[in-house]
Amino acid sequence: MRVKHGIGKAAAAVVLAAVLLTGCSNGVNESAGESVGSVSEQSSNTASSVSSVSSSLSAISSANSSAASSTTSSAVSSASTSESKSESKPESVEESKPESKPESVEESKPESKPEETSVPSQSGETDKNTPYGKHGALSVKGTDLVGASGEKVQLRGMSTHGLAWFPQYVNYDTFKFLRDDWNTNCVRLAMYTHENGGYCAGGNKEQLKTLVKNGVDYASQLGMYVIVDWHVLNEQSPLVYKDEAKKFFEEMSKQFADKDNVIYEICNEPNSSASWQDVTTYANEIIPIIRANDPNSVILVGTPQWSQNIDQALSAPLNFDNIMYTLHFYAATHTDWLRNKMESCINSGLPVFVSEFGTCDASGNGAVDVGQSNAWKDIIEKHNVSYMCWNLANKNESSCIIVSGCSKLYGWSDGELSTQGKWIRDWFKSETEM
Ligand code: IDC
Repeated sequence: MRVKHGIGKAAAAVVLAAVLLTGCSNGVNESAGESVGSVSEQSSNTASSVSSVSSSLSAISSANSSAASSTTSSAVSSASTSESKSESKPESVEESKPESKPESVEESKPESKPEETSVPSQSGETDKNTPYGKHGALSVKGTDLVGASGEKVQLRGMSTHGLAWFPQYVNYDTFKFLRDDWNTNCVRLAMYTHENGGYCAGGNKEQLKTLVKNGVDYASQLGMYVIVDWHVLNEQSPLVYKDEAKKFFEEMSKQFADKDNVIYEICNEPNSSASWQDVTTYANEIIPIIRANDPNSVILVGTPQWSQNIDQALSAPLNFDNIMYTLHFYAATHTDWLRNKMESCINSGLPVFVSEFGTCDASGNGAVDVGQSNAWKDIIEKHNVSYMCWNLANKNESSCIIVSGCSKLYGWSDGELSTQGKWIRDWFKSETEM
């Protein structure tokens, strides 16, 4: 097992963020452009993209300020009383949507005061009392994730919303709270590719990569696992931005080559006409690039039909080790039939990872279905499946764990959590294993 301290890189990221901030952002209270409706509307809205960049830059600074403040505020309990350094007031533009076709996008409006920062001097990578300290480098054995000593491991935690829109949650204190108070051991960094402000759709690539690197650094300092998610969604096929993906994963896997807590998710949700053959073509190009730099990393691969058709992966698995295939569910939409598919695929030997799920319907909104969510919980526990909940943000939609009026980055009270937020927190806290 290779162990490395992430402090140097984190400090560099802070400096980079500060340089970007002073160089590109014109003020601390600059607000983002108005949120607008559909992706197509947004794609021609230049003002919106520009504002998104500067608001996100402010938030990087905020995140780093927050990390610095944690060196002086020792305990999680103090987190709940600390002042949140950014405010986001995303406006809901969602309309009720059919089935699994999330379409509209949001921007957040963080306001922050840039401050001189430094990063905490801890290393969760070597501390035996952190998840990574306990389990080390993970690998896939049969249908399970296992730790360095061969013990079964189940990852659990929160997925961010789109990094471009809610960057303020890429924050050391947020991750620390999720680790210590919510009992999670993993964070997923969701970087949209096609939606406005996404990596291949007008987003500031350098800034987005800085957010990914900061997120990996914070998770590493805390000894948490972290998933770098190339969030394929409305482009439908991962082949659309394959060349961008190759460059991105080449750079990221080089950057994180000595960080064994990093997991790569190479395509969130192939959908519509994207076939398993398309995913296979894509994976066969991307995985060797990652493996050349980071030979033993665990890699998650999305499956067709918004990561529901894991049976197609079972019929024609990829020819690599340490691969898991993702299944995503939204409990109010995806019920017995998808649970049955998951169970039969696992029973047939397919390693499955639930890298995204919600308790509501597939639009990310609508009523929480507690009965269906509990049925999912039971089957996930039965098969030691890892599970990451969508999403860590305060937009006005049911899948956000924080209520829309709350801008706190951590230390949320019951009243500041959505129905899903309370439900998932209680599930995480019920787990006994690190
Ligand atoms: C949704 C967000 C929503 C955003 C939309 C963008 O919750 O705020 O406007 O994306 O298209 C997925 C996707 C995930 C979706 C989520 C809910 O992976 O990006 O997020 N969902 O629709 N698959 C099924 C559901």
